[in-house]
This record gives sequence, C-alpha cells and structure tokens, in this order.
Amino acid sequence: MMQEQIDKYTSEIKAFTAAKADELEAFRIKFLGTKGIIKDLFEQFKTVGAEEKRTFGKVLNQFKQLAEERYNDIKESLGAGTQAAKADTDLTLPGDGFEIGSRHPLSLVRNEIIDIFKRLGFVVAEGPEIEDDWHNFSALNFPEEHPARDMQDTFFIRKGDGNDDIALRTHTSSVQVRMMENGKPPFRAIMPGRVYRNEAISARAHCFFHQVEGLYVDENVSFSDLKQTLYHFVKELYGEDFKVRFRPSYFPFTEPSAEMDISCTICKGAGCNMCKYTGWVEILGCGMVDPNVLENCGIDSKKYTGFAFGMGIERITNLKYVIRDLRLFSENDVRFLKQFQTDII
Ligand code: 2U9
Repeated sequence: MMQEQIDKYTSEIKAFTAAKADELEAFRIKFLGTKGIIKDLFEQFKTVGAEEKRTFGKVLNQFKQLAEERYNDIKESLGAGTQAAKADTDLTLPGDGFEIGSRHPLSLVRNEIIDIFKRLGFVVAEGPEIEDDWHNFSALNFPEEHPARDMQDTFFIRKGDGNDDIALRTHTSSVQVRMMENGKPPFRAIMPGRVYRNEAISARAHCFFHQVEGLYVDENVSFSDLKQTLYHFVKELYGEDFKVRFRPSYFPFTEPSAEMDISCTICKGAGCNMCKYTGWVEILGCGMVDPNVLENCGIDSKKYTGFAFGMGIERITNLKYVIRDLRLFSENDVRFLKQFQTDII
C-alpha cells in the first residue's frame, strides 16, 4: 500500500515543473507541508511491523530527499529567472522624469520688475505686513476721514483710539516711510510685497494682492525724471511696440499725481475686451512725493524732491499672460501653474 503510493508520487515529483513561485509553493504544501503527503507517510510508517520498517525506512527517506531536492532545484531556477529578467532591463533607457516645480507667474513678473529697476540703480526694500496707522495712513497724508481708513476697506487687527490702530497694510508705501524715517537722502528703492484690502473675492478683486512700489528722493528730482524712468521701465517690460500716455490723477501722498496707460498689449490699441475697447490699459500710478509726506518722514522738503510710483503685480501679469480671473493666482491649481516657466533650478 505504502509502496504503491510512493511509486505514484515519485513519478509526479520527477515530472513536476513550475513557472511561477505560487505553483512551487503549492508543491511544497502538498508534499513537504506540516499536513502534507510525506508527513502522512511517516505517520503510516509508525504503524508497520518491524520487518517492513527496515525496508520502508530507507525508501521513505529517499522519497523525502527526492521531494526536497526537486523543491530546491525549482526554487533556484525560478530565482535565477528573476535575476535574468533584471539583467534584461535596458540600462540605456531614459530614467523616469523628475518633475520639478515651476515659478509662480506673480514671482516671475515680480522678479522681472525688480531686475529692470536694479539695472537703474534701485535697491530692494521690504517691511512688515502688519502696520500701524502712522506708517500706513497718517505719514502718507491720508486725511482722518479718508474712506481707506474705514473698516470696510481695511482689515484692522486692533481698532483702538487715536494712532495705535493696527492693520494689515493696504499698500507697501509704509516701507518707503520707514526707509525715509531711518535714513538720509538720496533714496532710490523699490518695495515689492503683499498687501491686503477688505474686498469680496471675485474674478476682478481679491482680499490680498501684490505690489511693487518705488521711491526716488534726491536734490533736483523732477517730473521729467519720473516720466523717463517709467517710460524706460515699460519699454523693458513689454518691448518697444506700444504707446504711452500719462493722465492726471490724485493720491494723498503725491502732488502732482498721474496714472500711466500703455496701448493695449493684447490688441495693440485696436480695441478688445481686455482694454474695454478703449485701446488703452492702465498699468501704474505715480507722482511727485507730497512735501508734507517728506516732512512727516523727517526729510527737508525745501532741499529734496522725489517721485514715487506703485503698480499691482497681478495687473501687469494679467496683461502679459492674458489671465482674466484673479482667483487663479491663489488657488494653486497645478494645471494653471505648470503652464509657466519650468526650467528653474
Ligand atoms: C511714499 C510716498 C509716495 C506710491 C504710489 C501709487 C502712486 C499708485 C496704486 C497702483 C495700483 C496702488 O496697486 S495699486 O492699487 N499705486 O497709484 N503709489 S504713487 O507713492 C508713495 C509711496 C510712499 C512715502
């Protein structure tokens, strides 16, 4: 009976092959497992008589050895197969792409603006985003009843009495104030940074945006210096192919004040919905620093004059890349962001 079983299983073991590890594992469980055939045969072996034990002991051990050898041989060949598969990999194939990020369009444009002014000798200055009333409003000649001082327009952090109001800055002009308070003319600097306004978020307005402002204070600085500097700036930014116009305007901190338009960068002045069919787009505000502001900052307004300007980086970026919804800048949708320059290190 045992001999019959051994003969049958011997030919099965000799014929066994496995292409995959799970087939080999099934073989191991069947023959060599704790509830397998060999274990069962050894159990039966305990019950046979002394005479049979002598013959079957040897046969059974040879059978067990055969199963183990077959198992080990196949295990080795399967392992070698995996190695061979590895060796077959074409090592000259290009590796998986390493995706690096891209610069945010606002950073690209801010850096471009900074570079243009740096070439004219301007330095970059920064200051706090949380400001007091003096640096954000009073020093800049904002009258007490000016609407920007209202909570509807400004995010106040602490609305107290008098001059101790603390707010999120509404423009980077406070950086110029600090610079003049703490230094001596000449000043030639640009101030990039984030500013806050208490606005409902929509395609055309946001509760924060980014500015670059500039200040040039020295003896004999004139309105023609302002015009020539800003004209040079827009030529560097948008190329030669456009017209410029200055329109009179009003800001509490400059006198006279102006706004600068360029012929629409999209339709080249023919009229489109980006320029509301006027052919012109406003790109910045500017003016001669009001003598009151110079005096507020400790600068002698009889000896020194200066010009200042301010622009929204979102606006400049919208015109450059034809972006029509401000919310795209802060949603961090990679489908939007990855369209911009990627070759940065
Ligand atoms: C000091 C004196 C003068 C900064 C200026 C503007 C004109 C201006 C706006 C452009 C679009 C703000 O981002 S915006 O909404 N800015 O039009 N800014 S002159 O003048 C200063 C600043 C500081 C001490």
